[in-house]
Parts: sequence; structure tokens; C-alpha cells
Amino acid sequence: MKTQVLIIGAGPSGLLLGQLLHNAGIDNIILERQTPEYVLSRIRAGILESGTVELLREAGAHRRMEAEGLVHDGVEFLVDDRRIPLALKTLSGGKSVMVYGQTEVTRDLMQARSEAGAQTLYGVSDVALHNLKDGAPYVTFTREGEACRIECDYIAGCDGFHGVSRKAIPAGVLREYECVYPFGWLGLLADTPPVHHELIYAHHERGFVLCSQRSLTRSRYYLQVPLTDNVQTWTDERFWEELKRRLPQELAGKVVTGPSLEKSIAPLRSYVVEPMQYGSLFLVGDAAHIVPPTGAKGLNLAASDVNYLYRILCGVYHQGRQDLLSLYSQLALRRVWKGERFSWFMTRLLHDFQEQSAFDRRMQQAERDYFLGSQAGLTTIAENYVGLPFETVR
Ligand code: RFL
Ligand code: PHB
Repeated sequence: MKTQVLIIGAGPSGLLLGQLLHNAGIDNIILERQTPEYVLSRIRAGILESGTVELLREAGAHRRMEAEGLVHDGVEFLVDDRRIPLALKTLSGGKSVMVYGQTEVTRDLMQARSEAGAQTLYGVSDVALHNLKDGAPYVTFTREGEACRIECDYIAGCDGFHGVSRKAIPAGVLREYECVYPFGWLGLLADTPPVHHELIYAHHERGFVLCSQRSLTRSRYYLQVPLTDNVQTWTDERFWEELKRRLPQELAGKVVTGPSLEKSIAPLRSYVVEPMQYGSLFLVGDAAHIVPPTGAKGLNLAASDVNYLYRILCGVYHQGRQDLLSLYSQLALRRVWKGERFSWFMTRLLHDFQEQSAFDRRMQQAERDYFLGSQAGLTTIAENYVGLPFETVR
């Protein structure tokens, strides 16, 4: 088999890139280790920046999102017993975010791809990348017990943090940057109306809380928990009780409880690998970087990488601009580092760091007082939350 761009991974990065390239007349095949049902069972991000929404429109996977997604013009912070509204739209010059889950984005992209007749091979194993540096790259894998090989011009490594693409780059080429946080997020999804019409990010001495949602009838809550906690010890009842303890009475009284549809603990980390390209291989999304979810940036940074790689590949195939290829890593990384900074900042601002010194605790409090108490502070949070602009590829 042969294709122009071979994409590894059918998560949001791989599917979005594949759809954009297909619409631009650039042939691509996606290889995915899991089944489509498994990919759709993962409950992850819930907030789309306006730039991500634009890209989904450009990909033609926007109809359901526009009908069912909720446009949010603000979020709320809850710190030191004060409720602080953040008017995202007013402070960012007119931008909003869209509440529409990653599961739904993935479902829409899968459907668009199948309607377009583009090929995704699910359930493949033993994926290996070859000839990355010497031209004529190809990928080998096993499918239904048979050894297969696809030749291509370029490979997009969209296979997440645990994928094979990043590992295919020889030792010594990549530099890794990492920060691991001493806590995790326990998430619960339930078919109950959200406690508030906007998202609430709350700092509490018992730990951070996020009140999020997927729709007017489906809520998503997160609690900061020790990394040593086991999800099995968190019955639904215990979760709801702890959530209410961390909210002020007026909100706690409004929490509608119900059986969980999903409950899991995710560790928090910041991670970036540089460069994001090696020969014909381009790393995209979680394959190259991870953020703690506090800034709602994981999926949006993946879309940001897709934006740059897609425009570069259009330049290559439509205008013969091979020179653009070497720009990918630096363009993508400039925006990735800003997303990393914001996610790290939001995480440090709002979580309880038990082992921090008395001085650091006061500093954290002063940061909250400053950033959430001044117009300039709120403006910088709003500008980052709705998403910084993309640079033009030229
Ligand atoms: P994904 O979504 O991990 O998709 C990668 C795909 O590649 C496949 N794959 C392979 N395929 C073929 N061969 C191999 N050897 C392969 N190895 C892996 C995988 O099966 C998978 O289908 O990466 P992508 O597309 O870059 O998308 C990134 C986003 O998924 C990610 O940034 C966010 O979901 C991060 N994230 C969250 N972000 C938020 O903004 N808000 C959240 O609340 C939030 N919650 C989360 C998250 C990530 C989590 N992970 C990765 C553990 C919760 C969790 C649990
Ligand atoms: C979510 O709804 O899953 C979500 C929303 C905002 C975040 C993180 C997760 O910052």
C-alpha cells in the first residue's frame, strides 16, 4: 500500500489532521491500535477554544457541535470564599469557548471520515516506523494476523503520550522537559444538571475542585486527590459528599447528585519534547506534549499542532514549498510552550500543595489576590483561556 501522509493514531489529532488533508486533496491513511468503540469510550477534555472550533468547521465536522455545543462567554473562580466571575468574552475582545466533549468531537470526525470514504485501519499492532531520515519512509504493522507495509511521503505521529512515534526517534536527538505534580484529579461524569451555568474553578484548603459540564443535563466534576488514592475507595456517595464540602453552602445546596457514568483518577504532569520533528516524522498532540488539565489546553494544543502541520503540508503539496517543512517544530512549540505556561500557572494557582513552605503558601495566596483581583490579571487569564492566536505559516 502507498499514501501521501501516513497518520498513526485515530485520537482527535489524527482524525482532525486526516480530515483536513483529505478535504485538501492530500491522500492519507490512519492506523489505530484500538477499536473505534474503545476510542469513543475514553472520557477526556470538554472545552474547545475558538481556534479549535474554527478548525473543526474547516474540516467540515461542525454541524452537531454547532447544534449541541454550548457557547460559554465566562467562567467563575471561587477562592477564599469569594466568587469571582471572569468575563471571557468582554476581556478577550469577543472570543468565547465551546463546551463540547472530546468524545463527541471524535465521534463527529470519525463520521466525517467514513462519509468521505477515507481509510482508517483499526486494531493494528506492532506498528514500526522505518527510513525516517533517508527519504522513502514506510511503516510496518500487523493486521488480522498479517504483516503489512505502507509507503508514504510523510508520517504524522498522532499516537498520544504512550505511542510508538516519539520512541522511533533515536536517543540523543530529543530533549525532554518534565514537571510532575504531587496529586491527581478524580473525575466523575453524571447525568445530572450542572450546578452552575458556567464552569467553576475552586481553590479550597481540602483541595481544588472543578465543576464542569458536557451539556445542560450532563455534569463533569473533578476533585484534587492524593496520587496514592485508589478510585475503588471513592464511592459515588463519598465523591458527592467531598464535592459539597469543598463548595460554599449556596452552591453545595444546588448540587444534584446521581449515579456516576464514569469515574477515574488521572495524574497531572507537564511534559514537552523538542524538536517535534525528525526527518519525515512529525509529532502531533500528546505524542509531543502533555499539560495538566487545569487550563483546558490538552486537546486544544493538539489542534494547534494540527493547524500548523496541515497548513505546511498544503504548502508542500499545492505550491511545492518544501522549505516550510523545517518550520513545523518551531512554529508548533512556540504556541505549545505558552499553553504549557498557562496550564502550569493555573495548576499552581489553584491547587493545595501540602509540602510547600509557609512562604510559598503566602506567595500562592498573593498570586490569587493579584491575578483574580485586578483587571490586568483577569485579562491575561481570559486571553489565555479562550486561546492565543495562531501564527501565519509563510
Ligand atoms: P490521544 O487522544 O491519546 O490519541 C492517540 C491515539 O493513538 C492511538 N495509539 C496508537 N495507534 C497505533 N499504534 C500505536 N502504537 C498507538 N499508540 C497509541 C491511541 O489508541 C489513541 O487513539 O492523543 P491526541 O490525538 O494527541 O489527543 C490529545 C488529547 O486526547 C489530550 O490532550 C486530552 O484529552 C488531555 N486530557 C484532557 N485535556 C483537557 O483539555 N481536559 C481534560 O479534562 C482532559 N482529561 C486528558 C484527560 C488526557 C488523559 N490521558 C491521556 C490519560 C484525561 C486523561 C485520562
Ligand atoms: C472537562 O470538562 O473535562 C474539563 C473542563 C475544563 C478543564 C478541564 C477539564 O480545565
